[in-house]
Amino acid sequence: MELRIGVIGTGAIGEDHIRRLTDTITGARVVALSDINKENAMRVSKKYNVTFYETGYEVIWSPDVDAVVIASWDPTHAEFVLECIKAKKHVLCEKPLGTSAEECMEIVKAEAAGGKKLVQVGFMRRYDKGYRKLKEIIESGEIGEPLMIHCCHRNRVPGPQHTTDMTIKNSGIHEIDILRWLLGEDYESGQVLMAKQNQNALDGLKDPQIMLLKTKSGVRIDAEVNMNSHYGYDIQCEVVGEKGVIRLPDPISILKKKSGMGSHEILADWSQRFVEAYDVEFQQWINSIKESGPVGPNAWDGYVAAVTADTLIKARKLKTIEPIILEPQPAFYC
Ligand code: NAD
Ligand code: ISE
Repeated sequence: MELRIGVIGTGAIGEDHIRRLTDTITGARVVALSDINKENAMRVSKKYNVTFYETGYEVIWSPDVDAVVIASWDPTHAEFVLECIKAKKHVLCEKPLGTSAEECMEIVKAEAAGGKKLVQVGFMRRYDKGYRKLKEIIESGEIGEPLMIHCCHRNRVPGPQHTTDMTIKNSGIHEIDILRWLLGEDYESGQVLMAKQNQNALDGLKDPQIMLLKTKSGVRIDAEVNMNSHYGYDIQCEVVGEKGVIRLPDPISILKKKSGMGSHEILADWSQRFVEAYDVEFQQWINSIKESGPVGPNAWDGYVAAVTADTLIKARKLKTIEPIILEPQPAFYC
């Protein structure tokens, strides 16, 4: 049976997900889309022969739609996810699940009350081959206990709406989720340091920032989140263990030697860097909801990431180290 998918938000990643669901993923077909930018949505609707709906709510409640992908702006996510839960439809919501811990907790409570797992969050790095290999090695015990993690998340340039808080809750949230998943443990506290200001950053954007996290077992993490690298999209992660060090590989790229110089390409953005991860994420999501239900990052993971991001933003504003405090985890997610 082919799952009929509705997509809310047909901007950069929304259109890419429609392409992916149409050309790459098997067992699903996009039948509905919506975007407040009607002109662009109509273009995408024609390109992929998908019905346009005036609102995301109409997509969610359409009897022609079995499951929903949310790829609209961050502040719209929570309301659409809650509506999917009301409509009892599976939903893959791009990260972040919500723009605050409170919004995410509302989702957690609504999903648990409904008694069925419906929500998956688009933390696609969990499907990246490199991160999966790091996790496998950590879990094998080969490098002993992890002691520290050094990472960086460099964007070439930010979008025009990007704010200082979004560096943590829109970009750095990937590190927050992937490192918790890699280590299999929650955070104890967090702090944010500001580097020397990049004068090329858009007016008012404080950039770059360094997120410092300490896990419950004492692992120390430093993560540079840089929105203006200017040279390209660059994701690094090095885990220092008791007996060895492991590092996330760069994407495969040809070394060119020419005119007395050696060089290789650096990718421009997430759509190229994580293309395989998104494909695997979507194929597994489609397969899982046809079988026993979603198995990827869930609403609780979205909530934990939001609490951590909120706490880091508070710590940055107060220039303090803040404890990261979670509500008790409902048995539904254990
Ligand atoms: P974008 O601005 O290119 O696209 C977002 C689209 O949502 C726009 O076309 C906008 O008109 C539309 N929109 C806003 N409010 C809407 C509403 N109420 N109903 C319908 N459409 C609405 O942004 P983007 O880069 O495509 O990001 C979209 C989302 O995907 C964001 O939440 C972002 O955090 C997430 N994202 C995730 C990744 C990842 O690596 N997982 C990468 C990029 C973006
Ligand atoms: C974007 O929304 C993403 O999720 C990308 O993966 C991330 O690298 C980028 O910084 C975000 O703005």
